[in-house]
Amino acid sequence: MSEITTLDEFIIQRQKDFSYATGELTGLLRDIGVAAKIVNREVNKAGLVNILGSYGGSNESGDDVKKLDIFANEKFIKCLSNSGECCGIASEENEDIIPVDPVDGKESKYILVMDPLDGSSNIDVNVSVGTIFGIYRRVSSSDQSVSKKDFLQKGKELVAAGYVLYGTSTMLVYSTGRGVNGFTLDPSIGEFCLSHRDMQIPEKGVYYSVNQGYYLKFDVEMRRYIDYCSDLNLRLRYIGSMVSDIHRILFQGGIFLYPNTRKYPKGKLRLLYECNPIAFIVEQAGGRAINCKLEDILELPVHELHQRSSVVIGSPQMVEEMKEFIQKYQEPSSSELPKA
Ligand code: AHM
Ligand code: MG
Repeated sequence: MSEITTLDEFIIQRQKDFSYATGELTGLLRDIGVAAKIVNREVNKAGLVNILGSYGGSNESGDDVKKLDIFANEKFIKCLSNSGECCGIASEENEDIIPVDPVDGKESKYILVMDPLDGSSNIDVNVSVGTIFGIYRRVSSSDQSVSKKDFLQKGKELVAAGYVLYGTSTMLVYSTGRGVNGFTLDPSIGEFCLSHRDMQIPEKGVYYSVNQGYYLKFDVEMRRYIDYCSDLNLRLRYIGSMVSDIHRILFQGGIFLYPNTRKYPKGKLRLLYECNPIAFIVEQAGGRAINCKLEDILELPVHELHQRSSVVIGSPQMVEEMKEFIQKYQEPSSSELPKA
């Protein structure tokens, strides 16, 4: 029988690789695993929505049934606050940061950013959704309470990042900056088990993933690039849940785009909760992540908690090719045009 490595065992093994590690990051990652299992249980019940009472409404006993994204947010915050393994949380669901009090006098040096349930349009129709998280070291001194400044860090400062995909099976994929590993939840033992060691994104792939319904709302060079993907006979796949679309690309190669549109001139996705953690993982797996101005996502300054960004993520050759394509077709800005 092959030996199974659970997420907890793996995290503890990895802690030994860092001689200076104090176990805090280990504890935090384990808490995320626990919260993910609780959320997974609820996501799996989503199909019973008409029996149990619709989300956002009440069930037969008259109890409120929380919307799944609110439920996920509360569970993650509760699990992480109870243990005190982080000193603050910023969530896509909360306008402001949530300071976490020390537990048993233990002062944590980590803060967590998260999108507790991403892919909200998929939630009520039983299509896969995900959780995205990132972990940073706080920058303020530990004798003060955490502040926004602790969260407004560039993606390149991430200590760890990961996602949970609630799909046909549930997977947790994470990186602490030394490669990417994937764990599949075995429901019979209730444990995430190592299933994908040292994940590497293919150099290129046959998939492109973009909401092509917004085609006419994209900048002209982006439209040309999408035409080019189509001319190459690349296969369009778009689930509308970033975690799911990225997961396919990590395994099979491809490119994911969420450009700026007329409705979202800066892009729709959130830099802190979505773009940075996903960019960190994809780059750790050998991929690339840039915005539509061709800047590296992980280098972008973060000015606001809910800052948005355009994003292009995926196989390294495809992102590079997209970059060259855009550079070739981009219309020069008025300041770059030769003077008449
Ligand atoms: P959400 O955080 O409200 O769920 O929005 C993020 C999601 C991503 O998972 C997905 O890639 C994108 O929004 C889909 O948006 P659209 O429906 O505009 O294509
Ligand atoms: Mg989201």
